[in-house]
Amino acid sequence: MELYDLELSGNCYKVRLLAALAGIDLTLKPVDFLAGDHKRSPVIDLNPWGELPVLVDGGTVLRDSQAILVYLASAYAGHAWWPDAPAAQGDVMQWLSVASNEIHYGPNSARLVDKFGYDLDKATTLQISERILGLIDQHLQSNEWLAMGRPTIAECAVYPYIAVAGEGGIDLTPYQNINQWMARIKALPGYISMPGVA
Ligand SMILES: N[C@@H](CCC(=O)N[C@@H](CS)C(=O)NCC(=O)O)C(=O)O
Repeated sequence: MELYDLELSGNCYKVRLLAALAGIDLTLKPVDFLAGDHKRSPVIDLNPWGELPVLVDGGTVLRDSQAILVYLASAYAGHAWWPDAPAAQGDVMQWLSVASNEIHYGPNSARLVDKFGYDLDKATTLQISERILGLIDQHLQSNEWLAMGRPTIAECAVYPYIAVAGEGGIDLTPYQNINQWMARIKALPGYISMPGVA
């Protein structure tokens, strides 16, 4: 199974993190992003969006980090990381949506501006970040984990761009519960980091 990968991408890190935590074997295929290889064959043939990550597992080809997390956890990790009960799936899914919405437009986009020079409205990214970090911190005040009372793919989806938020000029010091949650994630067996994680 191959992951078309970029080391500095939080979206790719979500997949690498689940694979490491759940003991799933992945062959990384590093893509030269600066050279634009994600817009050329073979990546563009696998994902017309021209985005990473892309997972290839035999005949299964998937784009989008959240979708890949669901697939990998379902196919290779039993129900530990992606539960099978409908209400539990809904619980986890709420957080996958947060990852592709508020976290994407907040901390991820703030980092795109500061680290990669993207032309986005930095003030808006910070406003979105403040709101979502506040909500997550509040949730974690009475919950050790985002969903199900245990680590799930919700952690793999939401943690990466919070962990590198400092690269977008976001100070996580005020978010005590988030800091404790990040420490719990770092202590999980098999945990791996990525460049920029505080
Ligand atoms: N929704 C996608 C977003 C993927 C994405 O935006 N990937 C970035 C790297 S982190 C990318 O490849 N961007 C290429 C581009 O925007 O041209 C996911 O969650 O995987």
